[in-house]
Amino acid sequence: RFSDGSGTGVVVKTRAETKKPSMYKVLMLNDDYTPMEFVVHVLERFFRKSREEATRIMMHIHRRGVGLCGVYTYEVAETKVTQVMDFARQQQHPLQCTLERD
Ligand code: NFA
Repeated sequence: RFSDGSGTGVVVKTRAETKKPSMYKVLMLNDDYTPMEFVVHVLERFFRKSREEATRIMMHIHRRGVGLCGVYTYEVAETKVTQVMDFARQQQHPLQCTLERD
């Protein structure tokens, strides 16, 4: 629109048209076989958690059955789920990770 007041017909945007992306939770599920140390390693490596935070999250999952690893845009969340599932399968652990709309 002609919002610069010049009358020259120069089109000036008065605000950026932005939309916040939907966010997705990456959840990890407990199982009876995956070693605790492996879960801590996964949380450090793929979710950039400190050893202390990774241990807290792992123990939460162990006791409660499911826990939050992080909240990301869809593409990042989906990539993390795939990376974790591939890594766990390579090591022959049944660890499961899922994505849920926040
Ligand atoms: N429950 C697993 C065990 O006792 C540990 C675990 C924690 C697995 C969190 C998966 C997720 N070895």
